[in-house]
Amino acid sequence: MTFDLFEHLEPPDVVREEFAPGAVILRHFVLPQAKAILAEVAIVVEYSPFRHMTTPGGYAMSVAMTNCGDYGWVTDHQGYRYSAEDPLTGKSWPPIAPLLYQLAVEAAVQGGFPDFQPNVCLINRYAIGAKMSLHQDKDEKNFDYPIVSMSFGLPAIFQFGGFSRSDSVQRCLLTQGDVVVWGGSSRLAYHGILPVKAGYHSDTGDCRINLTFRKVN
Ligand code: MD3
Ligand code: FE
Repeated sequence: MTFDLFEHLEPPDVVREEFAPGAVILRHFVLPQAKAILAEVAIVVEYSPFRHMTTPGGYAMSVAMTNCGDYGWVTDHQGYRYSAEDPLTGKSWPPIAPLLYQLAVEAAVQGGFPDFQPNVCLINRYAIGAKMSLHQDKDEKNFDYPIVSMSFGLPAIFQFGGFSRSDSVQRCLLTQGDVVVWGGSSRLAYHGILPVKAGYHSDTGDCRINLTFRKVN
């Protein structure tokens, strides 16, 4: 399968913003494919349902999660890690669909990372009021690889800080079809999502969906 088979946007329909050193926002990059991507998410969720995982400290996360790929990000009382087995089903995670993989790779190329071959896609579902507190993504082996994120459904305010939690943050709104490539010195920056505001989106209903593509080992 080649990317040419897909409808895709080019400038000026894709708006490229250098958000921070190493962080490139590609606004609307996957807008034409949004419904098809959400249909792939629905297939993953039939096999490995969304679930609210427990932090090592014993709190249920407000964000519901699942994964596809060779591994999945999980948390429980034992800690955060990538696991080849879905603890809910006892089976492997479903594969990353070719459409998702191809678009993540293409975004990484656009962001300056031609050698990104993700093996995990973490899928986050935010109901109204769900949030993700400031954190760093440090469970992957090699931080030279970027993380590619894709947002769908309800908009959310993303917070992006520095290398310590108390550093000041900048905020930006992520909406349906926005892709961000987080590489270089942005890779280990603190980031989070403010509580999602009430609303309705025709493709997702009352939630926000975020996909993050990662190379974890
Ligand atoms: C900046 N997800 O899953 S995506 C996460 O919208 C996560 O669900 C948020 O943070 C969400 O870990 C934010 C944007 C994002 C993802 C990974 C990053 C920004 C990042 C890693 C490093 C720096
Ligand atoms: Fe994160």
